[in-house]
Amino acid sequence: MVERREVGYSLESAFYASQEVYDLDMKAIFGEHWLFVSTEAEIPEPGDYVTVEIGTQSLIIVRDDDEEVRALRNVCRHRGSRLVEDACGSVGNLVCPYHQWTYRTDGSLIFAESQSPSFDKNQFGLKQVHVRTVGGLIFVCLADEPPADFDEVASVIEPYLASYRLKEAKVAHQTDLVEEGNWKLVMENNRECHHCDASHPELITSYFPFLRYSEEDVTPRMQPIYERYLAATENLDNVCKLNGVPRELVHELDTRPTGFMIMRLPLDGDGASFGIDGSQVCKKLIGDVTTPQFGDLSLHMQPNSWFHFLSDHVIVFSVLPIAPDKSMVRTTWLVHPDAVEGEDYTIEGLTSVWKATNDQDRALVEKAQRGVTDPSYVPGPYALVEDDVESFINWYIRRLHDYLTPHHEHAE
Ligand code: 3BY
Ligand code: FES
Ligand code: FE
Repeated sequence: MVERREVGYSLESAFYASQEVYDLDMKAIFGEHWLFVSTEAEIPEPGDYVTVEIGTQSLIIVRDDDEEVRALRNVCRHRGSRLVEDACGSVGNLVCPYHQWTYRTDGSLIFAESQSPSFDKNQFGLKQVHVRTVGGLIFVCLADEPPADFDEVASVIEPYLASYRLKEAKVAHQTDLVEEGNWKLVMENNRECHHCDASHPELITSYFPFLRYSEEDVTPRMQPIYERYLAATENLDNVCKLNGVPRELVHELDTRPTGFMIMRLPLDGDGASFGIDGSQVCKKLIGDVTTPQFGDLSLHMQPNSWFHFLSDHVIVFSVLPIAPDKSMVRTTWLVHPDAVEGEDYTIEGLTSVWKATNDQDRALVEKAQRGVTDPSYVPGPYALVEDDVESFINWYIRRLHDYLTPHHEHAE
């Protein structure tokens, strides 16, 4: 299936439905690559943690007593019990509920009752996985040897993210949306705006639906919107120059193991944020941002995330597979640490457009899942404006190809 995949066409059905491909995805993609899982703002204090489920693997992302972010396996080293069940919380130490083995937040074992005198606690710390933070975003990699290009990617992205000071931000809201669709359909849907005009009435009052469009792709109906887009682009150029922030598009979605794209987009209407007609949704601007008209810094990362950085808030999205036909989209809204709910923002005002957008996307993904599992489905051709979908699939197919080639050594 990997070898016969036709460039420019959607994948054949089994990629979206079979347990075998899902299991392979969990190994070759989710087991090998850097995954976006959380933000530093979710665990501001020592002992704060969130749990993340990646297929059957559970991690505790915790800030240890030295304020370092750790990613610990949520598996007791005594007889394997899950340590922590809650989605988030705060602990002094991690105490196993089964026989009370006790670990520090750095994973080291400090208490185990009734072991033989020769028992060496140092040999039984919690297993750790690779973890990296970039501008307040937390990434983990389950592989023994993570892709080596992450540092390079981080150094490109970091200057774009600096203004937002996400590390100090406040989490205003988070939603977990379960979608009845394969994780790749969720990602494919995110990688194009071909569906935006017809499906996202609230979003397109601020978001120009021209992702990967060139002039020829603009329909007569969209011409006036395109004119506004061109004017807004020029304004944003000036704002970026004045504020000395990076403006260039970096498009490396399928040219490296840690594929990504970062770009700054102008917004329609007021040009400030994702409120209706581009209006601000939080009175207090985030980080060091000096003007509401700061555009939308948009970051797409393979395999499982996308991000929008606005002048007044940041929204981050991570996709975690649950089953071949089921995925979770976790969305987190962040604001300035001093922004006060009820005064500077309301949850409804901050989140309503993207809650609607996520739900519209969920419905599209679920329709696609039902269609691609119909026996009559055959792969169809991507539109020109869907070339980031092609990039995602191209990246995915190459990863599977590399993983499956005989000389590739990997742990079972
Ligand atoms: O969130 C995004 O970045 C994608 C891209 C365009 C449509 N969708 C909203
Ligand atoms: Fe954790 Fe026994 S399984 S203490
Ligand atoms: Fe969408």
